[in-house]
Amino acid sequence: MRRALQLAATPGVPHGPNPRVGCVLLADDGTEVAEGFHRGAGTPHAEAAALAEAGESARGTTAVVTLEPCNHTGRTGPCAEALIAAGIRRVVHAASDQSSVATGGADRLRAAGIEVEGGLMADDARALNRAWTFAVEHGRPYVTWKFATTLDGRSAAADGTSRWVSSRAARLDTHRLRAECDTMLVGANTVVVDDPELTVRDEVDEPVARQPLRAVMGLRDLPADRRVLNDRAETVQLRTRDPREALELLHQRGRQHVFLEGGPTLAAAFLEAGLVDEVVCYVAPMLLGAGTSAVADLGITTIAEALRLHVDDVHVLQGHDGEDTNVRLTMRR
Ligand code: AOF
Ligand code: ZN
Repeated sequence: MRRALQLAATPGVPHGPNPRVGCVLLADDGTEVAEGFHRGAGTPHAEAAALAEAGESARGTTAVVTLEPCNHTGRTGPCAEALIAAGIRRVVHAASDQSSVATGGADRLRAAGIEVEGGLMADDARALNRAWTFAVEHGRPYVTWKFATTLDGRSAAADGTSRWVSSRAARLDTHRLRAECDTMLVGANTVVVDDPELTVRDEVDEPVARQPLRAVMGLRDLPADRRVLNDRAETVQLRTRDPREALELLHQRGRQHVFLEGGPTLAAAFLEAGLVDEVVCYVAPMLLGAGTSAVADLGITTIAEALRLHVDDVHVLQGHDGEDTNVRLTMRR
């Protein structure tokens, strides 16, 4: 399963709309007969890739898969059927597939007399496809709120200037994270005032396979000269100020991972609605003492009501050539 997870996480495999999946076929003595992984929507599933590599030698083997084999004919045929037809003896999978289209693979396999065992290293498999799993289970996209702040929690100085709080290394790192999401979300005010482009740019070493959708929420009309309206990526306007409604509209478009980069007001609205699942914060070694708070009033007046997060990761972005060193904190609810 460790090998199958490694295969699933092969660099270059796109994040979404499909989960990343790996598969290894094992002979009775534990030796590997074949392996495969899913390379993104429209390509063969991991099991199909492994079966193709194995050919006739698939018969009697154990299939180790990071996700419960699917039971549907989508862009490709059902993996459960393919495993049965290939004469697989036993299937061991990690996470189960709760998606309405594909679910039921384990039952289908058992009905055909194949021994099925699920749950092995399931936490790792779920973490690998965190946004996909979340979207399937909660019926809305996973939301990562990203912001940059000074040491005293300011995102802009008193006169409104905010360039450059975070270092070049931190900005580059942000582009890498943007590339892992399928949707960038900001408020219409941010578009009017800051005019961001909201694309993944050249700072990222590898060519960008697919630009995230740019979503702008709010009732305000956007001036035609704004950068989000250029043709470097697709843009949609969500005519609502309600975070829940905005996520519902994005869910209807099959979006699974929203990267929230709006200002303090939009961040507060999502936090108050309980709709921030992950927080990525870049801290710069800088003090302002006054200015815009990174997040607007949450209506909290006493410490017992503080919105508490768990720190998942701390990463130091070392400064070079006179640039600041920044710290990236990744936190979850
Ligand atoms: C598997 N093995 O390698 C993957 C699975 O319509 P499709 O072909 O794009 O199928 C997408 C769905 O199939 C996806 O939402 C998920 O439920 C499942 N993905 N299943 O058995 C795989 N990638
Ligand atoms: Zn499949």
